[in-house]
Amino acid sequence: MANDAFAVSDARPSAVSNGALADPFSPPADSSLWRKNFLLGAATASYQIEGAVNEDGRLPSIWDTFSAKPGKVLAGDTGAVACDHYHRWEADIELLASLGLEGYRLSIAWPRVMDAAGLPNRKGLDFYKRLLNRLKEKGITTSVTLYHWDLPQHLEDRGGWLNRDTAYRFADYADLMSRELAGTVDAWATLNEPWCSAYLGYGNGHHAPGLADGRFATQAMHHLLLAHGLAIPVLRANDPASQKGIVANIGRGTANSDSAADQRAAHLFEVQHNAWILDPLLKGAYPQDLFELWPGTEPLVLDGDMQTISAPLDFLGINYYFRTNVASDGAHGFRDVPLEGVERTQMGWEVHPDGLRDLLIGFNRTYRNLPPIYITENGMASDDKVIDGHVDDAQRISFLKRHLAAVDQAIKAGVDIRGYFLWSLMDNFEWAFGYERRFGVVHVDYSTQKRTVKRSAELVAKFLKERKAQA
Ligand code: IFM
Repeated sequence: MANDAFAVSDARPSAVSNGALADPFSPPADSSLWRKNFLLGAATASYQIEGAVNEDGRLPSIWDTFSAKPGKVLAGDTGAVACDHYHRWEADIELLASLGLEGYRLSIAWPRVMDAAGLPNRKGLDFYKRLLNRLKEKGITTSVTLYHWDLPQHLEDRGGWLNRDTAYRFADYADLMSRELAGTVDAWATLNEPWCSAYLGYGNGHHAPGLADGRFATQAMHHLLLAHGLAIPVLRANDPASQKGIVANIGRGTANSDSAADQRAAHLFEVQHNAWILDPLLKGAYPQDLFELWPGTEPLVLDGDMQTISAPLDFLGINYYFRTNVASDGAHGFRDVPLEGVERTQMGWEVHPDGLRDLLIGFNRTYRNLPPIYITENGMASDDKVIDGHVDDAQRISFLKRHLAAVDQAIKAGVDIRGYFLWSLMDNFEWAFGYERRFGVVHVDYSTQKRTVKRSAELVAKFLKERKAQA
């Protein structure tokens, strides 16, 4: 399974460009982003910010286990402390509100709220109740993801996402959370980025639980999507007023040449990155091309599963970061061909806003039932430093401006996009890359836990203030 962008290496990306100048951030006057009902917020995820992994009855997750294994995470980092958000949540919400951000996308740590017998852990639940109530008091729209990769380890010990039963345990968890938190959540997302959970977690082993087998990836994906499909009616029954959806990370694949083989390679790249998830959700079937790319990996699907998976959604969350240039691998697949001389981020990912626009417009053509879209993550990592109390993250400012312009172009081309969440509110534990890669619009000094608002966040706040002041 070839997809190199997530391979962990100590080597710094060779073509990082910080040459982009600090443009003023606010969009042009004709941009749809000036519409007051276009939600602008920021996102985080439980394991990446909370820390407190052994507190108040939280159980171990697969990321505690994985990050403790030597060589799995850069510099041996773990989420044990992270941004210490579990203790600093009040100040973090104050910060979010002070920036004028209108929405906050967070995730719940499953191992914090349920014990191994499926019974509620009151202390963990109370944390999220306090957090969500405070957000509501501040008038902030709340978007809650149930699963952002921190599977309880006791479920992994019974096969994790390879075990069909995990999908039913997820529905129980969704039931508990939506009964407990109904009324404080504006939008529920079942899963964050099932592609990463299945492909990186079970297909190539770059993420927890670290298994590497193509058949595992497709079976894990099927159970993840089944979990999503089982949870949707539960969420609808318990919390009818909220929106229900799922979040997918999408990837743009472009062909290295005009040759038919390279064009096919680019098509297959997008099949495994996008159609693998979106086709079952929106068409009720897996794309057959997927099994030409990965022969012999068809998952076990039981009667009725595809109907469960393709239940109607209120929204689709889209996470977008970069494009991948590919060529034919000479057989039935593709290989990455990194382009020279292009702008890249600290991750080595190419900055390519047109990819977001083109994918959104393409999905709108392909899926007649495409639900309203929220861009639930977009942003970039840079090696930000605090100098004299300030962080001048010029490349991020330019990155965000260009991606928001791409969103505006997609809206003008007819795609129903309702909002955009910055990834991320603050620097945090970037999975296999640990704390080195900084995605936040707020800088975190991990030795003191001091937060410093970066220039990008100041400019977003300025735009939001201007927009609010408009008649
Ligand atoms: O940090 C991650 C996030 O958890 C999921 N989407 C991509 C981000 C950047 O890699």
